[in-house]
Amino acid sequence: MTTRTPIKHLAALDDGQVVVSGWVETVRDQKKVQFVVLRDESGALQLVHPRAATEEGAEPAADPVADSISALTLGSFITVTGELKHDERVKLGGIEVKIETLDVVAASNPETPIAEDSALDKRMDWRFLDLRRPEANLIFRIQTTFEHALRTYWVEHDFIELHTPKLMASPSESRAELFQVPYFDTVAYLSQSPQFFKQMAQPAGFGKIFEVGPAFRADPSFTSRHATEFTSVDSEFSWIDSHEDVMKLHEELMVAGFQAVKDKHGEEILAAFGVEVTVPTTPFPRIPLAEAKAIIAKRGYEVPRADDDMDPEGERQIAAYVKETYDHEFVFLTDYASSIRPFYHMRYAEDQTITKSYDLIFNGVEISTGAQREHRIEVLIAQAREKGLDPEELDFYLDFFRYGVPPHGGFGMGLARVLMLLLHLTNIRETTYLFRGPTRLLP
Ligand code: AMO
Repeated sequence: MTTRTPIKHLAALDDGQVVVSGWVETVRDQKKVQFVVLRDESGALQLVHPRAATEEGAEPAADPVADSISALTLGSFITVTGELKHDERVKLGGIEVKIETLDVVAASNPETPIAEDSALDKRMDWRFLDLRRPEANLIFRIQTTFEHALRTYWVEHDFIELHTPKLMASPSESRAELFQVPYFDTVAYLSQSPQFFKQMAQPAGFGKIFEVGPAFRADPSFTSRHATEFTSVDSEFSWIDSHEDVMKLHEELMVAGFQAVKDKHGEEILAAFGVEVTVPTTPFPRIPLAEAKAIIAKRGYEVPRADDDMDPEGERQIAAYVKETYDHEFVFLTDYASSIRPFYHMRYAEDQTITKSYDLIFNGVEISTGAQREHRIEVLIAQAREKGLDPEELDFYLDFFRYGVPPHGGFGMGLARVLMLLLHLTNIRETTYLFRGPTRLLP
């Protein structure tokens, strides 16, 4: 292996010989001097090659490096050895490398299929080229930092990491949005959520668990925030008194994640996206859904739904209210109506029409759902029946509650949505490595 130096480490080196590798971003092929901008995963660097001088009227001197540069196609991966020189006149970081040898390791086709202004869908067709943009690279470094911070929090608080199966014998959320796959002599369903199996860890005596893994929804919609496969960030833990305990964990996790992102990438995010990362203060505002609806009604927005749910515009409206009133980017909407929540949500003892549940809204969009779970088997069966579910089909799940189970709760959160809203982007396609939608299975 060549001992290449990542570009971002060059500035700290003294002038002298270096090896750099990356892809060709631009070439300026001038008469006297040639410039190449080389990019790798860490940054961009100016390479320079003064052409060999030719005496007036004489044959041009042989200059194989110049010939290689003239023949370079944009996007080709190359390795260069040369002299590093600090020179503050160089706009790109105040350094340049004078080329001694240039090796084209893998040439690119001359025509690049996408340009900076290509439509989103076209960029998705050529995602591996689209991802060469430094902002795209940054998104996934931010994701790494965010996930790492959450995981560190969980590990330090004695949570166990699980990987629950994604092939299931029954739906994990509802019959809607369900992918069915042939499975030997029967059919299987792709997991819509680790819901049942993260709950199973409670009667298993695990106490506190988390999972970051794929979830599948056969959602035919083409919104900017729905995918048919997404990464779900889940946690579930025992011995809670109510969903308040779940919200407490949730907000502490968000603070840990945002603090780490701000510390490590705050300046880059400001430069690339024009966004100042705000580490949220705790407690996040909490507003019962009915109250939230009254607040936005006063602002002139009536949620146009027949059921008791909120709609995306309502979420934006309440987020705007929270921003104005509390200067906060997050809000927990709590106490959703039982009629619109899954059978496994616990209801208030004193009012069966509302659940001990919440949605977390960030910059106007739902990023998460959480709740205390119903752990009393008779109540759970009654609630399943009320929702039109067949308790026999759910028997494997109901068994979890027949041999002792502590009160518990948890949440599920869409990772790509968090990143999208954090960076003020308008589409989760930008913050998903490879997006999957109703008409996208490639690449
Ligand atoms: P819910 O169905 O609300 O709850 O999903 C939780 C979070 O997952 C994300 N999400 C999606 N992201 C992208 N594309 C989709 N199609 C999609 N669907 C959902 C959202 C959403 O807030 N089992 C419960 C969670 C729990 O109670 O623990 C559940 O799945 O960010």
